[in-house]
Amino acid sequence: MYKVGIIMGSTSDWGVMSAAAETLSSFGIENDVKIISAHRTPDLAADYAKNAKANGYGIIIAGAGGAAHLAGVIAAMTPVPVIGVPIMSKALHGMDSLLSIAQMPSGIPVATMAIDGAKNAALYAVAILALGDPELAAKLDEFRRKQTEKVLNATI
Ligand code: RP5
Repeated sequence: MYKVGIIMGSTSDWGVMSAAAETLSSFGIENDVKIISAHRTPDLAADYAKNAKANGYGIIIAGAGGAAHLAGVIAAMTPVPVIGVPIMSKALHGMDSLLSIAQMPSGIPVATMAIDGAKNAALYAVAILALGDPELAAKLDEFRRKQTEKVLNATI
């Protein structure tokens, strides 16, 4: 099975992005985490993206906040699908992050999640990988079934 790469612009993003790692691990999907910034470590970003396919990544989840160019820059340099997670920012409450990630030019797509949507990024990655993996597909079905059951049984 492909592994999933989780990258983020700063250690300060980990509080949000850890949910992606936890969720992927709960489905038994190999993942690793790296701090890579499009602005502060541009050479590292290019190196990571250009070698992503050869290094066995099937999907990359990229979280960044503010002028959040990480997901787009990575997507520009690899054919591996990129899922972007806009991180809540202080000044503009994540709207800057969201728009920076979502408004990609035609030709280089990034699948953009909700602000702080790291768990959904992982679930989206699971859904993609499950297309070619019946065992993983069964796990995702079971996750959804339990989630529905929890809502139906909720009391207030
Ligand atoms: C972005 O700037 C990071 O992804 C982070 O969300 C934001 C703030 O980074 P720090 O100043 O906390 O390192 O590049």
